[in-house]
Amino acid sequence: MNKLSQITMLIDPPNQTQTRWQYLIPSLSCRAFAPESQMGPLLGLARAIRGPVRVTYFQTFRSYQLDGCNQDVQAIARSLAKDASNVVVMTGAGVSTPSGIPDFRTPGSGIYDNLKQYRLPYPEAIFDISYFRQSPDAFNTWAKEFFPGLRYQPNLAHFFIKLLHDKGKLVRLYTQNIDGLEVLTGLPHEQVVHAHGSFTGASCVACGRVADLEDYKANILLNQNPRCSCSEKAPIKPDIVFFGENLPERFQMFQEDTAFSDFLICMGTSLEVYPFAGIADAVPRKVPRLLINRTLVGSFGSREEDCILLGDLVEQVIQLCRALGWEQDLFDLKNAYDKKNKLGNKELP
Ligand code: CNA
Repeated sequence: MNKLSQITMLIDPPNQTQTRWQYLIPSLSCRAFAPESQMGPLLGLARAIRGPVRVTYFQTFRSYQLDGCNQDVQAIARSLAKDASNVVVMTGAGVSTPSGIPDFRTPGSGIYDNLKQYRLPYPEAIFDISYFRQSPDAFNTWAKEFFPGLRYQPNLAHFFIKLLHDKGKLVRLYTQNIDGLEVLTGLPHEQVVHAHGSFTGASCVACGRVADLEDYKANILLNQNPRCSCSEKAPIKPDIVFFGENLPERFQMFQEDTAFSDFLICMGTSLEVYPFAGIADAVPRKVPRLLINRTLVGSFGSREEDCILLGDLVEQVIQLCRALGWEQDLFDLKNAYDKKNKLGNKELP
């Protein structure tokens, strides 16, 4: 059993004025919230319970204001068109909600609000390695529904990223998503970093033996929990990064990519999972950062050059593309994909 407890800092979404720390102790299926002032004693407690503690994701947070941020889509488009040729994009589950895949935190449809279906002790347990070792059912149920390439199609937000690539502006897409929808748009693999891994392989969580991907997939689709034939009969897990696991080496490219970037776009993420969320803060302060999301997240609003388009992602992307003069290109990309895959065409609104 993994002796390390993992401590993850998350923000309490309803009250972003106060920094609160969430302690995940996966092997005990336990989590605790505490204000910053109580962090020391809680760390001590976690250590006492589980021995050594590894603090994996760690950052202080303040809430920032929209006032003073550039929210003018025309001005944002001008800056993107004129000054940006090395754009770093970072995405989260919100980019795929318009495709029908639930995120964690959207009220009503998010996994947070549907714990009963997955019978989870806490929402992150679905992607938690310790929990998965003991109880793979919840993740496997999710995987059956959302296995890449089966039921769900990329939406206009994904095609916007492909368009940035086609226009020669995209340096790299860093995504937390494991649904593979961004790759279905035709974005070259080298342009994408799947920071939390992907379904391109699978292996045993105990002995590490690589499993046959087709067998793995067939078992998942038949509601069977794939297990290894090793002595532990441990569950087989796809090559996605669970809480408590290291990110792929390619993730480190963000340091160089952000250092030489001249624009950052962050879409559909609550920026609560580290180290991924740190990409937003890694770009130099003079680099404009554009957040397209339903809510204000992370440190957006704290820098002079920050730009914010709040609201529905697809609507905001269409507006931005219209302001850029790219709207027809965006729909052409989507329609060409739909035609190839025999789906209904999308009309310009
Ligand atoms: P999250 O914490 O659920 O945040 C999603 C964010 O997107 C929230 O701020 C929402 O307000 C916003 N959002 C959702 N839908 C829209 C929309 N239509 N328009 C505008 N904003 C919207 O998800 P994160 O990605 O930040 O959390 C990180 C976890 C979730 C990662 O480790 C993922 O692997 C994991 N996850 C991935 C998927 C997927 O691959 N599609 C699905 C569910 C969870």
